[in-house]
Amino acid sequence: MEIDRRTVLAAGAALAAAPALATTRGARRFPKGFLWGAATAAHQVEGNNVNSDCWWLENTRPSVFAEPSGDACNSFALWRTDMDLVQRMGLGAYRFSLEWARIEPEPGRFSIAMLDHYKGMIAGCRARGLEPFVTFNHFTTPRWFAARGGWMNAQGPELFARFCDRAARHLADGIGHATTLNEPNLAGVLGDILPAGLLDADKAMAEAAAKSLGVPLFLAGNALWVPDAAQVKAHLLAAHKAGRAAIKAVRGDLPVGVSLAMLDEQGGPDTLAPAMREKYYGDWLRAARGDEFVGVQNYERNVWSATGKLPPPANAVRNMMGGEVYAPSLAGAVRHAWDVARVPVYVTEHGVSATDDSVRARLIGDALAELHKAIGDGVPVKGYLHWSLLDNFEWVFGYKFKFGLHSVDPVTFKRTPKPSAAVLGRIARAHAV
Ligand code: IFM
Repeated sequence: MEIDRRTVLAAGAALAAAPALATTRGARRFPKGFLWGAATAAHQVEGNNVNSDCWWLENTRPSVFAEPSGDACNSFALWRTDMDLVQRMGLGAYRFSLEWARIEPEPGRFSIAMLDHYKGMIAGCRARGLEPFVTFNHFTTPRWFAARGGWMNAQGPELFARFCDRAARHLADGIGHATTLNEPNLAGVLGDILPAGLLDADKAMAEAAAKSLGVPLFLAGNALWVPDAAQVKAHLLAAHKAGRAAIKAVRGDLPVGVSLAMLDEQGGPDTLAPAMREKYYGDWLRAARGDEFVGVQNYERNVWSATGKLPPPANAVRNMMGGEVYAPSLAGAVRHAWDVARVPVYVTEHGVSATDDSVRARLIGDALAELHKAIGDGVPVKGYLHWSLLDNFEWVFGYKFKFGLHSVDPVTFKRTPKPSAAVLGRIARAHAV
């Protein structure tokens, strides 16, 4: 067949109009440099975090914790094994957190040994070709910080900045990306999503802890109940700003952001969706405008009518917590983050609590296909870090909910890959979905 000039020109025009990321074979390739990773957080995997607020509450009576964290996944000792798993999957990044309660177990007393521990982890990432994506604070604070009122304390931001400064001076050199706080936008709004009664029980636990320590208020970093939501939010916003400034003062070229819990709030202008977006994310996404990136952490969607939240469709696949598994929610949340913050986005968490791993395996591919479309539409998404590398301690719910790409034996701590780990690994290696 003869190909004339017009045909060649028409083919060229069609190619130019095609989504920038498509390839001739139809594979949806991700942009060059897109980062693939898996995530954990110190308290949820390390074990024996005895100086933390959470440890105290887990062992207080009454306690809302289904069980204490105990040894967790013993990752404080087994972090090399964890990083080997990430490397073996073919990923390029590991997100983990520094444990403030270990580094500053008493106010103003910093442990060089503990700072060295995290320095070893950062070097361990680098040695395996993994980018260390480091969260400076993933919910838990030192017990002494909570006993001073936690994020209700007006000095909280300054105390956090002091910790960030000290940690950054020891560690910033090797870090790839840093986030200050994890999901601070949840503080004070958890009553909207958690089972009724849990907040009251959380308050009773906080009161018991305050009594046992002889202080007026014991407020943990991930408290469900807070005495004054507006005050806690103001202090957390200030803590992000001050923590970021402290880190940047040490290493100006280090990209620093904040990770936000974001549901895909669906509904038109006549529904409650716009108001809910503003309530849950507005101030935080605007705060992120001054950052190098924003971290989006998505697990579900909310569908709003003019009067309230609609129930999931009858045939919806459910996660272990009863919520709907809905793959496009990740891209929806990411698009909203970009619309408001206008800074590059990293998915710093995404996943599902499921004992049936095929749910996770399917979700990963389906959600990434939608994320790829968002990138094609011009949303600058720079990476995807799955929550979680391991089945781990899911806060007040204990070890029941399984988010891991690997299961962990509670006695031997042996990690076993699930099929979903291979699914994510295949996508990461192909750099395409
Ligand atoms: O386990 C948590 C994590 O600590 C913060 N983001 C949500 C995860 C799953 O609930």
